[in-house]
Amino acid sequence: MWNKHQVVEHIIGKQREQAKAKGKAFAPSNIALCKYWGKRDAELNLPVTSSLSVSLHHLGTVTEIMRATEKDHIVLNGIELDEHEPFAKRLITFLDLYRPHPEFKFKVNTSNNIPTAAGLASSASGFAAMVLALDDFFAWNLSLQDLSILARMGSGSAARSLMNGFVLWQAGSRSDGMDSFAKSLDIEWPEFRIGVLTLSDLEKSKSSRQAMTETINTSILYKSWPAQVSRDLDRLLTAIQNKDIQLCGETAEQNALSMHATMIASWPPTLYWLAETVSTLNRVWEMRKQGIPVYITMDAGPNVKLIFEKNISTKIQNVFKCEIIAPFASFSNLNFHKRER
Ligand code: 2P0
Repeated sequence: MWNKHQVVEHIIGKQREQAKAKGKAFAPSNIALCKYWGKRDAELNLPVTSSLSVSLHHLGTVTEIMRATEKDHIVLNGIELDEHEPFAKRLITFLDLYRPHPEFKFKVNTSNNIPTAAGLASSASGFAAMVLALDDFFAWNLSLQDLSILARMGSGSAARSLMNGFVLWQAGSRSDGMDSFAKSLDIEWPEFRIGVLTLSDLEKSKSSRQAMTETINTSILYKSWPAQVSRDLDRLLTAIQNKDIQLCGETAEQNALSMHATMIASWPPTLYWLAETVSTLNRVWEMRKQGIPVYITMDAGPNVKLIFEKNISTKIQNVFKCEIIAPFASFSNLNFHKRER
């Protein structure tokens, strides 16, 4: 079993000299259609199962990295954080893996255009942008596979935030995690839409990391989770290949609700839902009864994301106040492109 330092040593070796004055990168947030819920190794964030996501195009994190003197500086959305704040501590511990020597200090300027900690996976885009910015700063020029492995060690879901469109994170089986990384599915579905409803942007009551651990340790329902994922991944791959919104939406919705069922059945129980979450679910189910093909997914928070196709965008906007993301739109205004390495 490797620790994080051994993985970093294996991937970047001795290439730790500062090559540029500044490194900068954008990474998108992602929403899983088949969820990552549970780890087989907490040190390396190795998952119990594979997962499949779609990246949220321009919604995500921009991170700049420079060299600092004396101490690390972490600036989040324009505000310098105290180094003892949990978020700053988490980033500083991650940066420890990459210092050329212990006295080497970083200035990190990171900005999200999504609500932090509201179940919109900002840790995913945060650690992915951090790894991409480090790659730029130190001029490592790593493959997306290696960058995905490094991002995973910051936050599991970050492994999926290095690429656009549909992304599959293979769980892998090795104890060093070198086969646990994400890959683009390379399938375009231009009509595919995600509607992001922000019902609450309050900090969530329990981290997904803690909720996952409690679920694995105490929820008898979790025993059925790997079988659920295996079935759902097969269905989702077929649905995406065939651009079948009904199969895709029904599978993603059942997968998300099953994940929540496992955590509701844990002890202490985790219920991220608010009254607004439940009323949104009811409204979506009512729309489906009227023949409108809209589906939901949810992460570790109270917010709901809608899954549908472009042709019903107006109907969705008439009912919900939501931001509609077109994951396969072009990227003319962003410095983030599908990269071939
Ligand atoms: C996902 N979530 O697949 C699932 C669904 C939340 C619910 O990945 O402990 O912040 O850093 O590996 O990546 C959120 O968990 O957890 C997550 P860590 P992470 O998107």
